[in-house]
Amino acid sequence: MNRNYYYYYLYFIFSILIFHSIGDEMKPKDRLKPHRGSARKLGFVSVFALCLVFFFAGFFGARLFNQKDISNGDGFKSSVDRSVEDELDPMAHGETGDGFVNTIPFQVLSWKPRVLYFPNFATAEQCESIVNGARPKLKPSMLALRKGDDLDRSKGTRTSSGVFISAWEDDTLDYIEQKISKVTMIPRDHGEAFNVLRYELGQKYDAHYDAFLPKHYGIKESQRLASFLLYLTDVEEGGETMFPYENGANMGKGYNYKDCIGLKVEPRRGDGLLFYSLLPNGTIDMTSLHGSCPVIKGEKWVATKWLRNTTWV
Ligand SMILES: O=C(O)CCC(=O)C(=O)O
Repeated sequence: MNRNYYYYYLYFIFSILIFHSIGDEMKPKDRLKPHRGSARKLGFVSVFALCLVFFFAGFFGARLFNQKDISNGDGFKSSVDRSVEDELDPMAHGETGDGFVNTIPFQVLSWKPRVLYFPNFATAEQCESIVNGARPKLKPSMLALRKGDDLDRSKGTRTSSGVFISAWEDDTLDYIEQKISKVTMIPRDHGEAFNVLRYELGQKYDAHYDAFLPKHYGIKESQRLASFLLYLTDVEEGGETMFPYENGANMGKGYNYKDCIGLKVEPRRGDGLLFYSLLPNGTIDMTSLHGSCPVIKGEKWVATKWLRNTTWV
């Protein structure tokens, strides 16, 4: 039985017992005697009303205890989450765990690479607030420089604008970062700052790896393990995140990294997308090649968080 309901029943039974004992003093013989205590003046209706008062006190009290549990955890549960999750009975948890059950829906989009989709990961208001915070700070997006690269490489490959914003600079991003750390079980201090991106008409990001390929970047002590994308707007047409090598398709067949093919994920405001760049054995998953198809109609905003296999902040 849900622990909350258990509390409510207890309060209800308690209140009945208390008022039953008061009621004992209200036997007909006593009622004849004048003024022997205030309880005697209580009629059935008052006793019932008091029972209700105690019941509701228990009801809201139990919710209060539950709130305490929430702040013991990461403190990010919204009232929407709570309405569903209160139906589930939490398990005893460790020092760093939560006293409540989360229900965050997801869909496996692919195993090769490992791609998870999270519908309604953020609310429309949260997305708007992130976009509004980032808009005045946008600069042309850059690429991580490879050995021998010049600064111009990003010009044709990545045409969006963007800005890096840390979770501590923005309450909404702080909330989202906590939620990302839960669904990935990758601690928050393994994440780079959010890269909030805007793609205007025709803008795109050609296929690339988020992980640093040793042949291009040398051996890095810290590697990108996974990426989480939060779509901040709907896009009327185009702007899909694409995985051209999904399930090994197009690999070794002279794929042109500018082509928008393979598994395509339509950006929808508030939805999240998680994919892993490293395999469970720590090597790079070569099927994790991905990019953003050109925006054909509308504007695309997305917040990307790269998660490292080492602490990063
Ligand atoms: O915008 C997208 O859909 C993809 C973004 C991306 O590939 C990246 O930030 O690494």
